[in-house]
Amino acid sequence: MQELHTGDVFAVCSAFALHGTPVSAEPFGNGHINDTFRVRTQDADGQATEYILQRINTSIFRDPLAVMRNIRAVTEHVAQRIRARGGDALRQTLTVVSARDGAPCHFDPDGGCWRADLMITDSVSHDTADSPEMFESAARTFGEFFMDLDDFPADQLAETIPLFHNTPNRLRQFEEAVARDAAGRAQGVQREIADVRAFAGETGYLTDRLVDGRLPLRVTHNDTKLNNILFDSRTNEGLCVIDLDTVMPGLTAYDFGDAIRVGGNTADEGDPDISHVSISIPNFTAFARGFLSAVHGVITDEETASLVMGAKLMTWECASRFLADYLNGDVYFKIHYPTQNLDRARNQIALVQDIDRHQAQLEAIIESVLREVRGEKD
Ligand code: ADP
Ligand code: GN1
Ligand code: MG
Repeated sequence: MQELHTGDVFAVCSAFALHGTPVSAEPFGNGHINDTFRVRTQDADGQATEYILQRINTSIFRDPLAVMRNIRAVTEHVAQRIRARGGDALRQTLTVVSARDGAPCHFDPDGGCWRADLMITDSVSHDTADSPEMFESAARTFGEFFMDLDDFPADQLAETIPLFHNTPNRLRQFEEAVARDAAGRAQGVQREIADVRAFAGETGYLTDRLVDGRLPLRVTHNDTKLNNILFDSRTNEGLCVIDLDTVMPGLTAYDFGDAIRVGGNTADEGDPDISHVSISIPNFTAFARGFLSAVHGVITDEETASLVMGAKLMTWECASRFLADYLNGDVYFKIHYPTQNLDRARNQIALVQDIDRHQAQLEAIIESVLREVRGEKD
């Protein structure tokens, strides 16, 4: 993908029904996938409006129109639910701004696919959880989003990335990357390869239970890392779930697990010093409390029992994906320095190992929090 300049972004803006004329455009946020810009416009009266413009990564999302159809359907559904409980749908969910021709996205002359959303102002995203209270608030927001989609017809959603959280398939892709060794890096990371392989025997835990019907397929977000939620900068409470590219049928354990993978880590996912990495018991407990208080009325006992394995497998999955991408020559995740994917993989390996060490304790916490949110606590 070619590098983008302000002028290119301004040119793209003209394809959308924005209010006013663009006056500034700057790269925004810390996403690993899309190219994100904050655009400010001004109308004839000098009134400013802010938008988020994103070039969708079409080498990852092969069918961007299907992604946008999913997002439109999901945001309209969630907005209805928010309005029904008296909330502010313009702040609590994304609002897609159509292209002038009415399409949900715009193709530039180079084939790039762009979308525009209203910028949710007075909000902030965080890469790490500063406190258990903040992470509990994030959990309630993710839990509410999950509940808002509880009655969404899953068969209306396209699978935007096939087999996204299928961990046996992730293991196969990892082994292919090792065997191909496209960037000639495998020799230098034998230790990490062995660390990823150490969990191979557990990768079927969730998919086996999905196949035999013990775990139900639901509509899930599938990318619940902390910076995919906006917090209200005035109240510091969780406000809006964003980055809806991967909303599709999935398992509750994926959303719980991926959130723990990030906000339950005592280090930033990108921290190269793995001595900082461990599972934070206070953050894990806080997330469990916030999430289960929102969803305990609908999820089954088998789902509750799968949450810790979700945290373990989502962390393992990212370890395998980061290491595979390093072996493939950094073709998937955005990097800012040459060994960044290796550092990310080492970080996630350290975390999955620590989750593994604490598995029984984490499972006991889930049991205890469940009793608490059901009002059964002594
Ligand atoms: P990626 O798929 O690359 O992670 P995201 O959709 O998560 O892209 O956007 C990247 C970042 O941009 C987010 O983490 C958030 O900080 C910011 N962001 C995205 N959409 C909005 C929005 N509508 N309002 C405010 N900030 C946003
Ligand atoms: C990507 O898009 P972003 O940065 O929120 C990735 C997730 C990974 C995550 C790791 C579509 O999330 O699956 O868990 O990076 N998104 C996609 O940080 O692959
Ligand atoms: Mg994101």
